Amino acid sequence: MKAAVFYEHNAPLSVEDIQIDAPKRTEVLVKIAASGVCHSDLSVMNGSIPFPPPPAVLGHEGAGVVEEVGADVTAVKPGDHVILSWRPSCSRCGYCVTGRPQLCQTGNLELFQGYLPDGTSRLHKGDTEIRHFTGVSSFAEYAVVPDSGVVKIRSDVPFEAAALVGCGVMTGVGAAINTAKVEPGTSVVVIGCGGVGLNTVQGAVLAGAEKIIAVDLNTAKLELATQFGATHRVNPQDGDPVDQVLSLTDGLGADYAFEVIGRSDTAVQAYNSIRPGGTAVVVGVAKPDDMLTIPTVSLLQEKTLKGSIYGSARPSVDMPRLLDLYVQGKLKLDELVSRRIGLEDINAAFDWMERGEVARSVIMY
Ligand code: PAD
Ligand code: ZN
Repeated sequence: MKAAVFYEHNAPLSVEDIQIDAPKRTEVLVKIAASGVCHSDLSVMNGSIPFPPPPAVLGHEGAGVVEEVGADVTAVKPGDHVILSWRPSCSRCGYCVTGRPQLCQTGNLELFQGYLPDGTSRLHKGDTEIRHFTGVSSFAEYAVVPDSGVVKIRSDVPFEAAALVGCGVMTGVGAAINTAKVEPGTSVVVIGCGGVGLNTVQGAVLAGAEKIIAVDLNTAKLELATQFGATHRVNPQDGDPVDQVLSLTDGLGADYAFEVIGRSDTAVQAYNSIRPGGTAVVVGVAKPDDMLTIPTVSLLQEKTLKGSIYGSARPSVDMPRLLDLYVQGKLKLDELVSRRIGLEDINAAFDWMERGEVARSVIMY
């Protein structure tokens, strides 16, 4: 099959033929139909997100059709349309049974090592083993994934829309609705309005926020954020972004702020943008050595600073719901797709992302 292989940091991916093995008993072979290109893929390529030595096939925002299932798989069958989840979970541990599968630790070590939960890979080129990424690896025509990493979906939605739900939409909308539980009539700040942040904006709209302040250095992204429901725009190039937010929120700050870039300075901006009793949520993935500093005493204002992984997703519940909202016209997915490309154009997609030209590029297989 064709795949875009990550061989070296800070170098283009190589589109070439590799081999994929059959699924084991609890695994599923999926024919990928669409894959979004997320900033987290770029962060692995440039070393900002640590990953074991390549080669590996990246891509974690995919959707497709089940081709083959292992002997013990009951959740899906060949022909089912699925979204791939990059947080497979065990459904038995304390986190899973209390509704927080995004924190399930089962198979985590293996996934971080670039393997499937059983600690092995199904990808290789001749004798050379190739690592998986988050148990998804959607920058390839096919993927073998754990059965807890597929979510069966309705078959009447376009694959590119479904693929985006697999990371950016779930992460962004979920941060607002699941993690922060934004309440109707409140004020929300979203710092960073790219493929994920735009979804936090529309998550805040769905939750009924009254004031949604979009913060981005890129005026085109601020324009998009307005289309997604932001009521105010702040460009840090026009002055200190926190001062601008405070002047839009009675001098006190917003009820909620989201950092959706992956930097400590903007995470501190998010924290400083909330009012006493407010909640700041870090969604962006910062480098491991990027530390943030806040005045300890400010926490006595009952401010909350927390993180959000995968929008605190319960994939099998939340992803079909998001697609239902899309079909009802309440969730914008088509508008997120800036460019549809072939796998061979994948390196251009990272250039466009770095230049801020796209919300999302989507590879169509
Ligand atoms: P993106 O590149 O599409 O968007 C980033 C946006 O931030 C762009 O619009 C930039 O213009 C803007 N920006 C950059 N620097 C600044 C700044 N200093 N001030 C204001 N705006 C700025 O990325 P994305 O939306 O695909 O991903 C965003 C982050 O979310 C990234 O760190 C990614 O790794 C992370 C992520 N987290 C999870 C999770 O589970 N927490 C999941 C998926 C992605
Ligand atoms: Zn992602």
